[in-house]
Order: sequence, then C-alpha cells, then structure tokens
Amino acid sequence: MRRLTVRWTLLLALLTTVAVIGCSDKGTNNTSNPGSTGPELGSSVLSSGQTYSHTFKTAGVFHYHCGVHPSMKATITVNAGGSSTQEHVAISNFTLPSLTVNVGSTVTWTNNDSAPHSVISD
Ligand SMILES: [Cu+2]
Repeated sequence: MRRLTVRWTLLLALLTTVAVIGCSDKGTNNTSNPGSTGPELGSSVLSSGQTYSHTFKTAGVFHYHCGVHPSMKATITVNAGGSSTQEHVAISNFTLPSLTVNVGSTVTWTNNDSAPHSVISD
C-alpha cells in the first residue's frame, strides 16, 4: 500500500511539471493560459509598464477589449500561412492596438498609460 502511494505521488508531480511546461503564454502578468476551448486572450490587469504576451496558434479574427474600460476595443487578425513574427505593441491613450499577423506569431502588449488596462477576449 505504501509503495502504491509513493507511485501516485510521483505521477502527480510529473503531470504537474508537464502542465507547467506546456503553458504557451508568457509575460510578466498573465493569469490565464487559454486552452483549446478557452478564450484566446486573458491578461490580468496590467499596471503601467507591465506586459502581456500571447502566441496565436490558430488563424482567425480575435476581437478583444479592456476589462477595466469595456469601451476600449480592438481586433487581432491572424492569417494562415506565412512567417510568424514577434510583435510589440503599446496600449496608450486608452487605445488598444489592432493588427494583422501570421499564425504562430507572438504579440506582446505593453501598457504605456498610467491607468491600468487588460487584454481580454470578447
Ligand atoms: Cu483600459
């Protein structure tokens, strides 16, 4: 019985490690890692100077908004094919950036306002 318990503990530790490594989002301030069924974008509230990064793994049109100021809205269009790129965009003057990228690209938002903002899928 004791041996079985040890094996389960090791298996759980291994699964936890795999889950953490599998996280595709990075950045200084993200709380959610969108899965295949979850929303594409989900940052936490970004203070001035903080960033949020997300890699778009599927083509599509992704509408998003600021969770703090719902009137702030923009769209990321992800085209199939082409070379992936690293995009760095700013949130400034209470405006979220819209842009078009190729699939596989990573977009990093930086909050350049003094006010807090977030990046949330509609
Ligand atoms: Cu905002």
